Amino acid sequence: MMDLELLNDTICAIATPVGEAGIGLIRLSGPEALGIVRKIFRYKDPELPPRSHTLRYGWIVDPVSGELVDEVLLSYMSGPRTYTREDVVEINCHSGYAVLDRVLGLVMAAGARLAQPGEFTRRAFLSGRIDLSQAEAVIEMIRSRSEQGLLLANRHLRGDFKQLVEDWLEILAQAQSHLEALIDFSEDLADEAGQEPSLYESLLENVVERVARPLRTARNRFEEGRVLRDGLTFVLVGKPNVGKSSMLNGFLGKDRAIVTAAPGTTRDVIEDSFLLGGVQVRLLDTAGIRGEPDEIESRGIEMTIRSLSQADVALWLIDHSRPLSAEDHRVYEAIGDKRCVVILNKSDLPPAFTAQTVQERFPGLGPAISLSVKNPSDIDQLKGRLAEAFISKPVDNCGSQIVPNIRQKECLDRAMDSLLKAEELLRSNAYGELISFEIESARKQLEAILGRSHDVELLDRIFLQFCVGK
Ligand SMILES: Nc1nc2c(ncn2[C@@H]2O[C@H](COP(=O)(O)OP(=O)(O)OP(=O)(O)O)[C@@H](O)[C@H]2O)c(=O)[nH]1
Ligand SMILES: [Mg+2]
Repeated sequence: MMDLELLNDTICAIATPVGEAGIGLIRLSGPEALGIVRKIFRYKDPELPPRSHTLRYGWIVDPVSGELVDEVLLSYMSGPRTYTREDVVEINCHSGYAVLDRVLGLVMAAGARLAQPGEFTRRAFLSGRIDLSQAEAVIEMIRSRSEQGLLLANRHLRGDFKQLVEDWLEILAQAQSHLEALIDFSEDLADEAGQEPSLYESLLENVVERVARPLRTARNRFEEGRVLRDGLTFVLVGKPNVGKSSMLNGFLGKDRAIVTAAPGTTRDVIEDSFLLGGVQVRLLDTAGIRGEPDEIESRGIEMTIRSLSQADVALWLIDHSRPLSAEDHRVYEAIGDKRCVVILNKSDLPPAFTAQTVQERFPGLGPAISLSVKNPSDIDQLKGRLAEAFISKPVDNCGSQIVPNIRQKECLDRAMDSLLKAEELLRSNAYGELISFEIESARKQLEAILGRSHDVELLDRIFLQFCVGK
């Protein structure tokens, strides 16, 4: 791959999804952005000079044939008050594959290079307008599939994470400079380390209370963030005919799966999704697990087992109106130690056993919920309980919570390791050099979150997740 770090040529891309839509946007960034566009743009009022941060009306013209290609609005923004800090020009064309392709072709013929995925955002990062955690927030924002995920991404984009990490870095830098001073001083006196109990105490306070502790809190939000960002997967399991497909339909509020009175109706895995507490939930309906299935069914059961392994939570349905059987035990075994909610369905019919029996036969599971999936208000109640149990801490609008992504979490883990070592050393009055070394490694990890000591490979990995044009 080219070394994008060193390039300051002018790049271009189609910035909107290609297809039939109201408008399509072609974006250019770089020193020649305006110069290039002027070769193919005819202003309606040519006597007016181009002014930064304004829109102008005109036509894209093929400079070779003189043909009018599209009627457009042109926005010109001179750097550094732009997305990339370079000069940026955006051409608002009529959308449609042919038009956008044609205009992009003209822009390239006039001297712009087609951008790599994420290259606009990469330039924003390289020019220092945003740090790496903010660049990652742009991807998060684009990919966000739920309101909660969007809220998180917004917070990171605003720079909350950056601020937090910078605060920690500042405290650690101070701690380190105190230690360095002590090291110089004790060399003079040919002294042992740890002669400054009060200094070590205040270092402990700063390093542990003001950095290590909040750092751990942030790190532990990773799992929660994964749910908010990527959503959750629920799988409906149970023996045949217990009402799994009816429950899928109930959750979705539409007849998605076939429901019949005959056992063995569902044979494939049926998948759909709905929103729960602002989070996207993928719901899988599966073939019922039974003792002696025919061939098609046993394939379905294999798929059920596979779906179970993919899911975050199993919703286990038991028919409350029929006695428990060996098939229910097979389901229990298949669930294993997967997180599970037990649901006793068909509560409108007389029960064939007590909830107590379920607890005794199937130990290790939480209390069973009794309901009828045919009753919409039961479904609503169940949704509420699931949201409470699995999406317990919705991100609030005003808090300054941040939730790391996996890369950031790994940096936090490594910083945490070093800080724990530093803490131990401080408590055992070790040499200042040793402590300083650990603090230094923690700082390196925190700097990596912001992308201060970035390597090109890491940047490639991050920015190639973007679409072209962002
Ligand atoms: N009375 C009553 N019948 C229900 C209830 N829920 C489901 N049923 C009925 O039970 C039968 C089976 O329902 P399904 O939703 O197809 O069950 P399933 O678990 O998907 O069955 P398979 O796909 O065969 O494994 C149908 O006749 C439903 O109408 C309920 O709460 N009360
Ligand atoms: Mg079914």
